[in-house]
Amino acid sequence: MTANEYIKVRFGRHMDQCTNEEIYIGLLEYVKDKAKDREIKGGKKKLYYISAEFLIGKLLSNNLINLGLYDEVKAELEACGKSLAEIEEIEVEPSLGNGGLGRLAACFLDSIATLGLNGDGVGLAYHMGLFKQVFENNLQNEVPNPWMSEHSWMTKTDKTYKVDFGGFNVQSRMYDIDVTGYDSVSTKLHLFDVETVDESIIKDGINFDKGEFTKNLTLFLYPDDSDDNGRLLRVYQQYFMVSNAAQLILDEAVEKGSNLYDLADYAVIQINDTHPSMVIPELIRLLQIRGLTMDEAIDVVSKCTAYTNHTILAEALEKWPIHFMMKAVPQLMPIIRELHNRIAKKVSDPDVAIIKDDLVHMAHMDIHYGISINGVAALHTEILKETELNKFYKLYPEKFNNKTNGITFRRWLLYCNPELAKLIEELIGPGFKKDATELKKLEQFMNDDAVVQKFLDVKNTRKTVLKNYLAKTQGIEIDDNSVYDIQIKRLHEYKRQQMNALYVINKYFEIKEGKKPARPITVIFGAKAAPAYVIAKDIIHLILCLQEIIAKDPEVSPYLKVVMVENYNVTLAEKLIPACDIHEQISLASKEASGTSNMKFMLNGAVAIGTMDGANVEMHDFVGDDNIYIFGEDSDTVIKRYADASYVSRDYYEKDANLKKCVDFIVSDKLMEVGQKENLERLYNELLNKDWFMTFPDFKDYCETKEKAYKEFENRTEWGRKMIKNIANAGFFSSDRTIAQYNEDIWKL
Ligand code: F58
Repeated sequence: MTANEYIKVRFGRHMDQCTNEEIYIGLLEYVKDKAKDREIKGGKKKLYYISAEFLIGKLLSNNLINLGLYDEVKAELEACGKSLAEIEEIEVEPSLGNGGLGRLAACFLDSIATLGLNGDGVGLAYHMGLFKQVFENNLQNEVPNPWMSEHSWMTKTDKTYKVDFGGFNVQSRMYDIDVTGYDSVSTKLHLFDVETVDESIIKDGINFDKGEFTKNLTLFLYPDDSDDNGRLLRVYQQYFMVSNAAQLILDEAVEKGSNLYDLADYAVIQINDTHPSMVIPELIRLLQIRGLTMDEAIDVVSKCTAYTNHTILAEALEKWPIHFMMKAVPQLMPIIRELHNRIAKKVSDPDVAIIKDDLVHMAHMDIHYGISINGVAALHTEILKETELNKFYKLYPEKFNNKTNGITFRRWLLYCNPELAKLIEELIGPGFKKDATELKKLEQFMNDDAVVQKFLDVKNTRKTVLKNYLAKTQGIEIDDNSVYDIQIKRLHEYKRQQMNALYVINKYFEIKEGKKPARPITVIFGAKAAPAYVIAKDIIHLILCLQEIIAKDPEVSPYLKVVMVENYNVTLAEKLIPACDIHEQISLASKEASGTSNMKFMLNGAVAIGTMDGANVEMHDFVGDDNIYIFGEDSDTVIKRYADASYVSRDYYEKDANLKKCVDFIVSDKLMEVGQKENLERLYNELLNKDWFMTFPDFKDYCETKEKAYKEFENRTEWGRKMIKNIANAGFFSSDRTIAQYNEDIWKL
């Protein structure tokens, strides 16, 4: 049955007689039906990818592509005067993640299904995704971001579980989202919810009563954790997630014939960061209830879980106070103490203890009682082994392994950049869609100027698409003849958006002094700051103030434009990435575990300016010095500098007159005209007296390297070659490769 026929049966009318809403609902149900037909049939061992975040983005087009229906449906729509793009606008993006970690989980699900692996995702059905960002008076405001509706990708199942908390219990319900593999099977994303959640307790932006757990349990993705009640709610959420997961895992194993002693033959659990770590003691607890002794249960569970680390930032390695655990999940504490005691008997070093200073160290539990621990890029894994987790590495060298991140090429090339996908297919055939390493064949065209011109043409097309999209959706005008220089990621000091902002100030002064760039520059930012992260919000304020004063300055605005897009999300990323010329990957070396936007940009023919950090290092290995702009201090230097506490930002400020001038501008009268004194002064003082992520030592090199990139951009043909080199070498960064490695080394499905 075609989509048109389906819609006719559903609404009793031909597509061209239906409203866009009806067509959307019809297509959604059509896709769900088709996905069901391809459900994977069993397999003994199953992967459970447990994650607090799945940043799946809109699903309609993605599913149509994966089901092989995209062209057909697009044509059917066009035949009755509709476009898929307008139908897609009706879909609300489910923003069930903060950033890279959540988006990675979504890419992984796509690859698991595409490779036909028996694996499901397990997470929470947050009623509100990550807050919607609204700018007012050059400041970020947060408002609720609901996404659930009557017609949704989630299907209500009849699976319910009882989850006990200290003093009360709740009944959960499982909802399923189909995960369609590309030309392959469908698997599931299971999201758990409780029926007692009450959206009416949201007051004034994204505030709500954090104490009413039955009403707020799945209300928000990561509620503000700046106060104790917020942090406690996170413990409740995490336990709710893993208790459901554990019950599901045991049920499914038993259904397939497990006697529970052999659970590891039926289930392997990937713990995505430490948020799902309580699955270990919860499984042990449930196995005891089902008749195993503590010894036996620990032994069984120790063969089932693997942990992925996504950061070396200490604040993200979760440690929960014992009194929180006693309040929320008292039934787990005796088990956690037992797990702790067993390790303490063998290893006396308190640095590897599970309980220390009345805190439960979640990552420590994962490492002692799991089969694998992996970092997400080669450099990151080395840093974990050599420094952050060195003591664990010495205990269990065989458990440590690297799995460099990847992205799904279905969403991040075939869907978001059909013009580029078409050109690639004309040149090397369709094989790259299933085997991304085939992109390497593009290198043979690097010296063919006519082909190079085609890549430049596609880029120009996409730049115009972005220009029109921003005009329509955000009321922002940009010049598609300018160079698009883009930094999109969570707002965090270690990612150093503030350094990019200082560069903008530097350029502003240069233009004022008569040094005009060869071509206008458009610097685009997209980022949300965690609601309680004060300095991150100050950095957004600075960028928005710069946007305003530059736009209002007739001397500068013809040559420089700053754009901070509002409410950066997956949908916007899909428009920004294909259009980008230069992408910013400028984290302080050693701090970005991997990065994944770097891979998406590379695949879409943008050239990076970046530090030797995360996966940039591997990208550099692939493309060589001439096709990526590397600058700044390396991770060894940075790590040493932290170790000897020798960094004094003010010294750099005093010695470098240009840097001083740019930093001082933050608190100049000019900025105060449009900005808030309190925010700008706080940021200025932070940089001058702390600059914890060391922007000042890298600033000069950063400015010089950007000048070099802009200059080389003017040699269009040479630039086109760089683009091709990047695309041709992006194959390694397919999440199909990453998932194949997880399966081969860890899951063994
Ligand atoms: C990111 N982590 C890493 N965390 O920063 C990035 O380098 C890596 O590429 C990516 O994971 C995938 O491995 C990340 O996104 C979060 O969003 C945290 C979630 C919990 C609250 C604090 C942020």
